[in-house]
Amino acid sequence: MTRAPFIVIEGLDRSGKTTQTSLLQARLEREGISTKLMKFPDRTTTIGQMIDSYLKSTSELDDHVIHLLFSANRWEMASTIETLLNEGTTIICDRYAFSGIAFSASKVTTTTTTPSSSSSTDATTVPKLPFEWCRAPDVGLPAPDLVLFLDISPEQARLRGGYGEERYEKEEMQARVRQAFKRLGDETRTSSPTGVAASGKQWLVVDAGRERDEVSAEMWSHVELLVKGTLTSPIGKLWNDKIL
Ligand code: DGP
Repeated sequence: MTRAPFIVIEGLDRSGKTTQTSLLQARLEREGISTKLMKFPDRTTTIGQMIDSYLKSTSELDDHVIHLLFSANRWEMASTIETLLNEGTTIICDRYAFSGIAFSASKVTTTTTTPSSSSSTDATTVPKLPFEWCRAPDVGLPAPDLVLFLDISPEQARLRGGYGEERYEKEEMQARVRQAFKRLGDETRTSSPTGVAASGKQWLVVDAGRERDEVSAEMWSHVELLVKGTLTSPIGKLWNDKIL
């Protein structure tokens, strides 16, 4: 039995992810490939509306609670993802569980101390949520066959459009998020030195600091291989190897 591939696009805020995801969808449609574009958070559901108001700072939620809501928002779509893939519809997904870990694990508490011998202050940051705690609720979600990570420095990202509209759009936060994404990418490559794991899972870094068309051409070169090939492996389960 064959099925369609599940392709996730990840990146920092302002990496051009949403534009590139739409360009990719348009290209797939021009090639006659049945495609569904998904986006997380999906702000249209009841859970998604709670996330939306949190991101716009019109509501406050405990860090654990919002993390679990983001995850629940993905689980709401898990069976639809599986059905579509098995029916032969390629899924292009703007953000997924990798954002879930990268953003939540990058929240920190900052404490400042002034050493008695000095007039300057020292700042110490401590993560609010452990990395593995952040991973746990997303274990078992449908695993993507390919993750394209659009990489851009937080400085370049800020120059593009300016941060400030939503909760996480601050340069120090984005720098930590980038490190967390790097850790997730390295982990995927370590579990499979060729970058391709048993489930077909693959993480590729795309330099998103270049011109729009250069980025989309590179993305297409990776996606084309997958969509024009034949996938016979069953849909993987994300991070099932992490369950003790
Ligand atoms: P976007 O709609 O792609 O601009 O994403 C909204 C913001 O939410 C963005 O700053 C990234 C962040 N985000 C996306 N998914 C998650 C998640 O699962 N957990 C957390 N904490 N943040 C997320």
